[in-house]
Amino acid sequence: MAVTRRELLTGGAAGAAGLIVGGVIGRAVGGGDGGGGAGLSGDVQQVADARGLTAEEVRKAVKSFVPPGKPDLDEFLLFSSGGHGGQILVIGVPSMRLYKVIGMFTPEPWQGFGYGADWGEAVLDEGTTEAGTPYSRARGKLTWADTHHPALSETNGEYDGRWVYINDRANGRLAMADLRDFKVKQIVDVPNLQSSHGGAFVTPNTEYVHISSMTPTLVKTENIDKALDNFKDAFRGYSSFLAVDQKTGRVDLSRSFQVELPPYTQDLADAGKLVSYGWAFINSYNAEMATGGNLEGKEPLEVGASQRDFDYLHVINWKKAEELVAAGRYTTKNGMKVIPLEVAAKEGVLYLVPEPRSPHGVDVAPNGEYICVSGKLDPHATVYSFTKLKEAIEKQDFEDKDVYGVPIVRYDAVVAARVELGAGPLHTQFDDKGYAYTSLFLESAVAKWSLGEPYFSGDQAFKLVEKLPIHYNIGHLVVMEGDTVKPAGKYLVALNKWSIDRFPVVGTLKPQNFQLVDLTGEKMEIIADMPITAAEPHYVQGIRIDRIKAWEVYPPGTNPLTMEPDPNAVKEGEERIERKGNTVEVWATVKRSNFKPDIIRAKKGDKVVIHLTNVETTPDATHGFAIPRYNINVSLDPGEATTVEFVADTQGAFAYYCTEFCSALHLEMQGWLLVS
Ligand code: CUK
Ligand code: CUA
Repeated sequence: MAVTRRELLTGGAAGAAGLIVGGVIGRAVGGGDGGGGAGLSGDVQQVADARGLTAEEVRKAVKSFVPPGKPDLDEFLLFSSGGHGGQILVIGVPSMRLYKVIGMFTPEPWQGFGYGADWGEAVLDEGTTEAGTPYSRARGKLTWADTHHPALSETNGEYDGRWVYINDRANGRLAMADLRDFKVKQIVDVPNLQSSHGGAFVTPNTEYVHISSMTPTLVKTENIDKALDNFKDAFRGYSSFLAVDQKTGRVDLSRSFQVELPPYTQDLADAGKLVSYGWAFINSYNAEMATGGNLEGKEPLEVGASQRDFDYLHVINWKKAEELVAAGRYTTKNGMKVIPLEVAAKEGVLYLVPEPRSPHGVDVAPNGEYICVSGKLDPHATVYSFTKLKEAIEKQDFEDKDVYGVPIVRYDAVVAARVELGAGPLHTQFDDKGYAYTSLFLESAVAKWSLGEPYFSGDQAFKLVEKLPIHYNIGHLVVMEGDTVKPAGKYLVALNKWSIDRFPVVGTLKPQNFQLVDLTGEKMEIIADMPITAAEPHYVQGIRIDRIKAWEVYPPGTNPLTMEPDPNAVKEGEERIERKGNTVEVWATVKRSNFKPDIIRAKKGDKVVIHLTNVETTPDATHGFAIPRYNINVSLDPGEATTVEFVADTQGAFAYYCTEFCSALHLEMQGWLLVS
């Protein structure tokens, strides 16, 4: 935001922001604008004094301030995991204002997701496999998830603003939202995964969205009581490459495949890009294959899993895996093509590289050359060179094989650097200038450090350059477009697990804290806090706002599930009710300020099918359709068509109504369902 001196003095285009800068800062540094500016800055000074704000605080506030009516001052959108709330949160940067909560796995009443509309019911049904498989719903429909890692779709390694994916850490699932309407379209219950962590990430052209198991999956179902004693054989991990339909963004399981993995606990994952295109990387911990058993005379899991000095970075050649699948070198497991572990180990699909002590994050630098790993128990970031890795693989420079016969690449042959950062390094992001930023969980800090060639060379490479204390206990962090081939830099957001003293006390469950960090100055600087109250967010991606081409209204009669014209959409004048046997079928229009028809008659036990079309074309003209006591609550955005289906099993007169205050006669926007 450029503010000229003239604007400051005249109170012109820059408005309040400019005045604050001119006033408070001017005075604080002892200069001041003099003349016309002095009077104006006096006002601002008074406000600041009255509120007990220092000049420094006001200067920072102005950096993220987005005044009323100037939404364009937000340059980026964050797509944040909503943690165990099962959603995605959409937040503006730098304003740090929450713009949307996208219900992904969890029903969302305002958006009418999961309360009777066919779109939401279809998505939730697809995400809950039938009982009877080892990965089925245990207790009815799954209506929550623990979302960790959002992945925006990419073209040539840059975000393209088409779709966003996110994993369900708890239940091994993946959901996709279309960024035309910001609504979930698909939940995939990924075969052979019970839980998931490695992903979601997309390959550079969104050929695949990747998700891997976290806790390995039980694969031998006989003698389950003894399964943990036989962990090595009874469990397996899976790296899933879910093929994306380029038209709809949906996962096509028939073109997808998995690579079977040893039952180490696979953790974070990332895709290779540019030089490392065609490869993928997954961290692991618990190469010890500890199972816990602290009441059965065994070590607790956290002790058993921290014995060895090294765990394994999994290196997967997914281009090679594609070839093997095409050649039929797979078995089919629960409907999924799986490259068996022995085949993956023998045919050059899977390699292991030692990585120090229980690592957590793995992040590939923008040029695809550096693979940065950091371990909770090791104060260093370990940087692997992809070029060296490829050479070592070609020369078969292996130090060993693991117990499953997977080649272990010689550690010293592939490490480019070990950079000492501080206590508890977790995740790394990158900017546009060759710097990496790593979160230090134990130290509550962000460490900024330099990458090697071609960004920095000699003693300037792989060097810690700055540390910024944050508040408190940082997990992930995000730099704008910081995991693409062309990071935008500019801002970093720290995703902090604890807020301690940063916010008013609102009970025993405290908000978590997103802190906005300005990267444009000499030093990193925290300029805003944002309380996060939906659940514990994990990863976030930040995309340039102009990459997103969202719709404001649907083309008339669009079904949000298909994004195509709904065959049962109606125009005004086509409203009708038909009865066939025990089915009452209704084609209704919805607009300011009525439902047509506004009386629906049914007999107890009838099946009632209501096709609703919002015939409005005005942005914002959303209507609701709720039937009390029937647990039906639909939201219809302008142009939207959807269907509600239920059995009229309770008799009475039910006043259905519009749940959105849509017009002066909104309160009159109601009708009767008579069940006799
Ligand atoms: S994990 Cu949460 S702080 Cu699931 Cu990405 Cu590291
Ligand atoms: Cu439509 Cu209120």
